[in-house]
Order: sequence, then C-alpha cells, then structure tokens
Amino acid sequence: MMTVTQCTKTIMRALNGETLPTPPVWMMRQAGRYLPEYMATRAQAGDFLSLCYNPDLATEVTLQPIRRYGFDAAILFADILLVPQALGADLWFVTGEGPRLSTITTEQDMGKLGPAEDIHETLAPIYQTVRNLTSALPAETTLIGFAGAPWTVATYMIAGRGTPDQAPAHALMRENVVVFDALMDRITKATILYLAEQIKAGAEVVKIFDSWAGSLSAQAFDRYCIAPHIEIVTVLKAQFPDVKIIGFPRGAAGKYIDYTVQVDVDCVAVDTAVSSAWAAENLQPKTCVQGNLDQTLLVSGGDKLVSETKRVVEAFKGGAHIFNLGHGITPDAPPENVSLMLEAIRG
Ligand code: 1CP
Repeated sequence: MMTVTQCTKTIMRALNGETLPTPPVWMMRQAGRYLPEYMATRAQAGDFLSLCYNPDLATEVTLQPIRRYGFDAAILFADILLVPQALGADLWFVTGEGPRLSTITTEQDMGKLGPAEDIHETLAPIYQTVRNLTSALPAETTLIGFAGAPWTVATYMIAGRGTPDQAPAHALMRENVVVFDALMDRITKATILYLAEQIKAGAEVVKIFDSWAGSLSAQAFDRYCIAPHIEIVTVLKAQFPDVKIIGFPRGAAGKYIDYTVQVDVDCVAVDTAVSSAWAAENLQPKTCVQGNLDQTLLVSGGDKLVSETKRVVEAFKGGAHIFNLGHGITPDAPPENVSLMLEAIRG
C-alpha cells in the first residue's frame, strides 16, 4: 500500500497549488521597527547594516515574529541593497531618512563595480544566517530567501537613494541605454548567484521584490521587469527544480496578467492597487496568489481591520492563496493589531 506523506508546511502546500481551508500567512517586513524586540536587537548590533551582517543577531530578528505570532513563513533578515554593496558600491543608511549609495551613471562608474561572481565574500554572513535558520525554525515554518529585482535595485544604484518616481533611472534608460543595460545585466547575474547560494544554504522559497515595477511604461515593463524575471526564474529552476519562487512586480496593475502568464513563478504577490476580487479572477486560476491586505489597516486597527482581513480571505478562498499585506508593515503599526489580523484569518 502506498503511504502519502503530506507536507506539514502550509506555505509549501499553497505554493504547490493546493486550496487550503485557512490560508497560510506571513507579512512583508514582519521583522522590523514596529517590534520592540527588533529595536532592542538592532541597538545591540549598533546599526542596521551591522545587524544584517551579523548571522547570530540576524537569525534572532528573523525568529522574533515567528515566536510572537507563529507565522507560517520566516523571511531571511537582510536587505535588497546588500547586492549593490557586494558589487562594490558604497552603501550607508542615514537614520530617519533611508539608504544612500554611490551612484552609477557612466561607463566609468560601471568600471568601479566588480564582477557578479565576486559577491559571495561580502554576502557570506547572509548565507550563514540562512544555514542557522534551517535548524532554528519550527518544522512547520517555511524559510523564504529573497533579492531585489534588477530594475528596483538599479533605481537605487543610479539615484544613490530611494526616489518617489525613479526619475534618475528612467533618465539613464533614455540617455545612456548602453550603461543602463550593462548595469541591469550585472545585477541580474549577481541576483541569480545570490539566490542560488541562499537556496544551497537552505532557503525553500525565494521572493523577487520588484518594488518599483509600477513606474515602468508598458514597453519598459516587458524589457526590464518581465525579461529579467524570466531569466532569473529559468536559471534557478533549471539548477534547483524543487525551489518555489514568488514574484512581486509591485504596482504592475493590468500588467500583472502578462507577468503571471510569462514568468514561471509559483506565486504572484499583489499590492493593494488591484482588488482582491480582480486578482482572484484574473491571476489565481493561473497561479497561487499572495496578498493583499492594505498595510495601513494595521496602523488603524479595529473593526475595519477585521472586516477587511475577512474580505481578503473570502475573495481568495477558491484557489491557492498565501495571506499577506499589499506592502510592508510600517513602524507605526501597534503589534497587537497583527494579533487581531491573525485571529480574523485563523479564527
Ligand atoms: O531602521 C531600520 O532598522 C531599517 C529598516 C529596514 C528593515 C527592517 C530596512 C531599510 N530594510 C529592512 C529589512 C528588509 N528589507 C527585509 C527583511 C525583513 C522582513 O521583511 O521582515 C526585506 C525583505 C527588505 C526588502 C527591501 N529593502 C525592499 C523591497 C521590499 C519593499 O519594502 O518594497 C526595499 C525597497 C528595500 C530598501 C530599503 N531598505 C530599508 C529601507 C528603509 C528601504 C526603502 C528605502 C526607500 O526607498 O526609501
């Protein structure tokens, strides 16, 4: 008689296309500034980057939201901007403002970056954090690794900081497409190598964050979002047939359909600019959908948080679904509102 061993990891089941009675749940930025225990560990590390590169403390902050809430997945604690740093860009964080990087806008600047193959020395502590987590996590918790998508990472490398409209990156795309394409190509190669090492270290799922995909025109979206995502997914799946991949082309709007059809991801993460009903109708028949509670509800809380959480669960109940927010939880969200959201999902 054959015995069927069912995977206890609900996130993996959803990523395999299973419709579950209660959706598994995790939150973008679940380890972060809204948690007092995170602030304490960050203070112990000294600053944000020292925290990212300290495997013991990065493991600790990754585990904090799992201990407090029992999320179904843990996401590696790191940042998308470590890849530019590993390529040779200067990176620092200005407290209260955000990241700053040396800028890449000319062929000469490109010459200062190292080859993609050289990123591992800088990123070795991140791989150690992944290895730590494989033994530290509860058996039912899935470990998610991640990287920024080439376009999103390029927007920071070109501007040297976060920008509301990614104007410097759009300008370089128009004014010097040779340098722009060379940068995109370098980041794409580095991203593949970085994610491959995370998978070898024990990440079961990897997520590609294209946080600024929404500012690409339709044509640019095909070339600079869809095409590099296809390259990353194709190479990783050839090398690691069992790995699951979540794509997050944030702000893609109607282009979410093209993305889902063309990129062989196991799950597409949706933001709040598309309705849950639209995503359920147009994306969920093709793949698992992750999302998409409005993260600002975790700041305001109350009955509206509960009713909206239930509405999202209801909208996606006909197919594979991982409950998440449309974007990251913000530092001003009271931690007890997360418990309220979880009660509304799990009953
Ligand atoms: O002050 C602090 O302690 C730093 C705040 C912080 C944190 C907690 C930053 C700076 N990064 C992170 C961790 C982080 N970043 C994680 C792992 C933790 C988790 O999710 O629980 C992940 C997955 C990211 C990814 C990330 N970093 C993205 C993509 C997702 C998104 O939010 O759209 C982006 C765009 C970044 C860049 C970045 N890092 C940090 C900030 C403040 C920013 C945004 C900068 C800007 O554009 O203004």
